[in-house]
Amino acid sequence: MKLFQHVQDIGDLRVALAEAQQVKRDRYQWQHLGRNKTALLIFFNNSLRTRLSTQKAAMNLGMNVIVLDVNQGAWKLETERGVVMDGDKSEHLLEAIPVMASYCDIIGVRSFARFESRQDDYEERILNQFIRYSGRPVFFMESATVHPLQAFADLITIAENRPDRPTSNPSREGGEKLRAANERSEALPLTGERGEGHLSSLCGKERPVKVVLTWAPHPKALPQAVPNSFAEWMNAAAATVTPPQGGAGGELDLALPPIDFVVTHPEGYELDLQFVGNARVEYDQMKAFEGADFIYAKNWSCPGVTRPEDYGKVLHDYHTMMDWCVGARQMAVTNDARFMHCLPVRRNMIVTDDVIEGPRSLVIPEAANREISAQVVLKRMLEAL
Ligand code: SN0
Repeated sequence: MKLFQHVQDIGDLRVALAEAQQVKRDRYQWQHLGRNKTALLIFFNNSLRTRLSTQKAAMNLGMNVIVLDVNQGAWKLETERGVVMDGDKSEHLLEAIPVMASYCDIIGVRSFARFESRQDDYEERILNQFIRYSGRPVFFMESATVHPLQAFADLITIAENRPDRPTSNPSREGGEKLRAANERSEALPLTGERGEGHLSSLCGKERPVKVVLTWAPHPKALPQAVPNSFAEWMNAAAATVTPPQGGAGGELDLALPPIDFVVTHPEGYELDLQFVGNARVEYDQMKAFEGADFIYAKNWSCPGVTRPEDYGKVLHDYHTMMDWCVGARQMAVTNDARFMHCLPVRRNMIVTDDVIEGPRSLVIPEAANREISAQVVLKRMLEAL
């Protein structure tokens, strides 16, 4: 793998999930791959999970890791050509990229949407310069429009916690163990005493798992990267045919469930068509939540689809939108749904204390799976060096 940006870059999702399962089984078995190889992680924006989980994944693979916070100690970088550099920016990205690339084998970049121009953001002006001028494999650690490491971790989390997997349902046998694992802030192992044995018998079950992506209020203008990638990955998962019962073999124990994907948000927050595709869009949040198995909450600012001039704006005073904050009222109409959010989350804006702390919340195992998604991606890149 030379590039990790879109869901297509990971190939068959069933194979990717099987690889995630292998990583979880023994994450230190590929240390030879990363020996004397260096990952450079470049952050133009803040990060907690991405920074730590990606470093951990690289270390699991035996790699050396260099982390650069561009805004803390590096020269301020100019990103546009043709600018007379008489301001506060001392170095140009076009020199900085090949220099940084000379010290590493694989590059990860975080660079959020700037909201100055929809075109610049959606053309991925910054990340594309890294792809073009570094000569190294590049993976996106949240760019202007996508956050694929998060979406891959989300898919793993959904596959692990699908409602027809007995160990994932607290009301059935084994559920107490899962509940305890969540409370101990652990991810559910994909194999081993809590998982193995139940899985292959479930491959043939066809009840679609209803996954709902819901907009929620926020005081600031946030990027669309997380909902864009989540929608892209859910659409791809929904389009993937699950292997028939017994046909998957041991490697594909972590089966991809059939997925019914619904997006709900107030009018004006329509996601870009390249990501939302043919997903069902429902403007009535309560209606969208009916019978849901997974609720995935996230705020995003206006994607500028229906009104380009509103790109990057918060369309309404958040005080008037608080009924979109996910709480007991909405969760009550779901199919005892699991709650997901990529974090960081602002409590009692996006989700109430009770829901995020409740037994159906998956936010901690979801974050733990970031190490797994990053390791699959880095492993694929090391194998292709
Ligand atoms: C980022 C976003 O894309 O929404 C990163 C999420 C992984 N989130 C924020 O910037 C939150 C900032 C805040 O003040 O709540």
